[in-house]
Amino acid sequence: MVYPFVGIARSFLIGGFPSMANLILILGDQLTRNISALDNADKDRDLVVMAEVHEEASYTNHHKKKIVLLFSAMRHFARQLESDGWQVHYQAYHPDNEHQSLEAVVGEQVKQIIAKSVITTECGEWRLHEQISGWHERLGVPVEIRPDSRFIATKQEFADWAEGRKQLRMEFFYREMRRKTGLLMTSDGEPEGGQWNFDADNRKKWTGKPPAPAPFRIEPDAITQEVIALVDEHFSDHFGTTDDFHFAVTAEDAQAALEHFIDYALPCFGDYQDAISDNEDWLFHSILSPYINSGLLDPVAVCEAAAQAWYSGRAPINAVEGFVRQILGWREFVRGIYWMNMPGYAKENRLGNTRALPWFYWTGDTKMRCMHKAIDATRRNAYAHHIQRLMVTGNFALLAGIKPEEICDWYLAVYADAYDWVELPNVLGMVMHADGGYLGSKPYAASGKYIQRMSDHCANCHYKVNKATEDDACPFNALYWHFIDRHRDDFAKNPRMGMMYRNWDKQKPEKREALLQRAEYLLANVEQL
Ligand code: FAD
Ligand code: DLZ
Repeated sequence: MVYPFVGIARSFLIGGFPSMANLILILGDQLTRNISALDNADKDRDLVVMAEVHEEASYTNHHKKKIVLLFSAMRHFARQLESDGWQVHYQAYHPDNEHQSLEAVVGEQVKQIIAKSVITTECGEWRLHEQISGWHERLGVPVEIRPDSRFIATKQEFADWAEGRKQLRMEFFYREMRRKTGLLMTSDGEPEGGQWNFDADNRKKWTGKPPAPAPFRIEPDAITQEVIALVDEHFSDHFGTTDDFHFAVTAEDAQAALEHFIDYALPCFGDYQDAISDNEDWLFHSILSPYINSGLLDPVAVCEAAAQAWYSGRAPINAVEGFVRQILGWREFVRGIYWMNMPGYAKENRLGNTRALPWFYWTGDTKMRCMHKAIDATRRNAYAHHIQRLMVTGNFALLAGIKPEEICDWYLAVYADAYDWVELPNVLGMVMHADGGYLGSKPYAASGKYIQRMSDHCANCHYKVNKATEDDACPFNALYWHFIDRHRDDFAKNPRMGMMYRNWDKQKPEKREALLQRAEYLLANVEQL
């Protein structure tokens, strides 16, 4: 089935003979007119191909809202290209379509137009990259894969920076990115505000004031409604819900979402960046990652807008620097790590974890209030903020010793912003420490005390955060000490973990034994928590 607005290319038959056109493939997360695949293209001759295909929509159990977002944004983008004069072949999803992989769709179109070459921008996943790298041979046509200029550092720049360093630390790479872009830099080449990093100011608990802004909403238009119906019909077994879909699906609306963030949330972004709330899903986060990752927003333009808010006195430096660091620093850093280390990185399991992912990650059905709230928000919104991902669902998986591949697949499936290049290093490296500390210098393991300090979940929880060994004690407490104890060989010599081991060793042997026993019980009964 071909989507109604698909244009049949005008200029392939000149004087009855096919002309030699390029086929330009644009992927679902490359939705910008500035994508390098379009550079120097000829609107009259070249054919842009975009396709909704089963293979991409089902390599993981993508959240229904993620599929709606991508399919609808792809359809809107294809329309814009057409109205700009591009010739577009667009395949809309249908389970009976003959071609259900990008390779099959591209192969068919290569034949149809007798393409001179296929041009595309490098994709964000090793899996697809491997496939596309083989098209030249399998489809019998030259394939040009162009760098993705949406990132600030090229893969090679990152590799050059990393070369010869024993440990890679985001902070130093981030400073390079600040220098390279000039973002938040004075004319003398110094960091604005006199410091590179204002993180120490960004650890406040949120107690309801100031109130968190309402999230930006776009009501679904006819195209989005059609896609919602399609996803409900054909992806009903996928995780999550399409109910209350309110993401932007065009660059214009994503820009409005950015402006909403700058006006209403950015001023408090820094202060409450690490906070977790029992009744607020979004707090002061930007909710821009789905748009930045799919091409609807440009990361540098997003940082510039935030920097401008500081220069014009609309947001404090700790908020703006903290926000810019996430994009210039973490986002670029994890991408560099991914491409330098794939495909081996995905197989790392340095802590030797063997436990299966508990089923409650899919249902939210657990008495642990923080876990229930994070998973339930994830199910409803295809979103949870960073600290929920890192210190709640991630921390539990780390403490419980979940197999990295299972927890990575969960994160890849459940978030609207999830793509392998960004999900994998965050989960396997940052959360699971499965890469042996390559990405982060110490595991983000924490007991229930951390969750109590940063959230108001514990007061409403079935488990008691101030207890450790009793039947109703917070599971994070005993699991934390079990993690510390079972990984002594891995971490005792880590200077940032020494204090944990001294604290553990100081406890009475009976207390240690009781904690370990409680943890063993919890691990044996993990599905019942
Ligand atoms: P904000 O808190 O407003 O941050 C601003 C922006 O900074 C984000 O939009 C994002 O582009 C960037 N950013 C922040 N932290 C990171 C980071 N650690 N890595 C890369 N970019 C970052 N982010 C994804 O985009 N896709 C993922 O699949 C993803 N998986 C994650 C899994 C785990 C276990 C963890 C701990 C983090 C993950 N992140 C991922 C990073 C981060 O949690 C999300 O980018 C963020 O929650 C998105 O929400 P936001 O736009 O409101 O972010
Ligand atoms: C995630 C996704 C989904 C759900 N569907 C499609 C699709 O039908 N067509 C497409 O071109 N891309 C899709 N994507 C994104 C890709 O699977 C892949 O993750 C990215 O292109 C990697 O950069």
